[in-house]
Amino acid sequence: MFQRVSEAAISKAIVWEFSRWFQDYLVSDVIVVGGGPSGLMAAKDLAEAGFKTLIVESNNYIGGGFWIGGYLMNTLTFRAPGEKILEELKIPYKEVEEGLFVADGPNACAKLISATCDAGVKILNMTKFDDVVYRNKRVEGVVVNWTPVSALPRQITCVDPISLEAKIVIDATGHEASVCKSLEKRNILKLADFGPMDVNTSEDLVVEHTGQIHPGLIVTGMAVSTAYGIARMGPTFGGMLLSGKKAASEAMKLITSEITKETSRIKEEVAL
Ligand code: 48F
Repeated sequence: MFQRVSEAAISKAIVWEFSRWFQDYLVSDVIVVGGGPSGLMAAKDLAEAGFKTLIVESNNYIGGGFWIGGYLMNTLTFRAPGEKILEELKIPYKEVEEGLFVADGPNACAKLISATCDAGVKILNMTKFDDVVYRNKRVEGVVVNWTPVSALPRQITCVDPISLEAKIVIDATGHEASVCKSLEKRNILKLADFGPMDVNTSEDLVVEHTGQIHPGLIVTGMAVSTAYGIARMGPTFGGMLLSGKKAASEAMKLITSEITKETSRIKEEVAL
């Protein structure tokens, strides 16, 4: 029934294709650290706009907290205007009271992942962010290693990480805010910590504060609440999707303004 191929041909196909695209993405326009709802949304919008975008995700599975609502129940909630993004992603939803919507976690998460991949985002799963590449007082990339390396005792895993470069890095690591914390431990950034639950203030503030927190670094999703001391919001996800969208548009503005500056610099040089 199936085409006959050798075992070695299968191994060669994996090594060939992975090395081909991985080499291409050693330098990207944007690296998104964390493949939860905010990171996926940001990456999808960036790739759709033509930006070369890579997601680095420490788990084998992508989606972060978007598979499950609260208390291991896989119904997600969204407050208006979050349902507009559900429509954009073709995720079915129901209104349970005015402005409060529910959707099925596995369906919503699978559709967001699928839209992200279709947009052209590349994903490095089982890859853990370890540190930033920091030059000229700005974040210019990430240092990563295979997730299993950090899970094993140090004496049997003395494996150096590798670096990936990008014009912009987005911290979408959720409450961990891992990328921001790598700057905090060098006293480059001062973070707050997220506050107790209050959905009505938290969701708006997370979107409001989404943006560049340090040159080259944008923060999105629940990492924003850790960075700025905003209340936690629990299992409601419209803010995550809107924050991801804002992170993408901020990254586009920053990259475009750098290109404009560089073009005028070259024009001035040529004119001299
Ligand atoms: O936690 P997560 O879903 O973050 P988010 O996009 O959304 C938060 C909501 O799920 C929910 C909430 C509000 O509705 O309270 O919690 O802000 O996804 C974060 C992703 O980052 C990955 C982690 O495995 C998850 O998939 N991650 C965390 N640390 C690292 C990482 C790291 N050091 N390297 C790579 N990935």
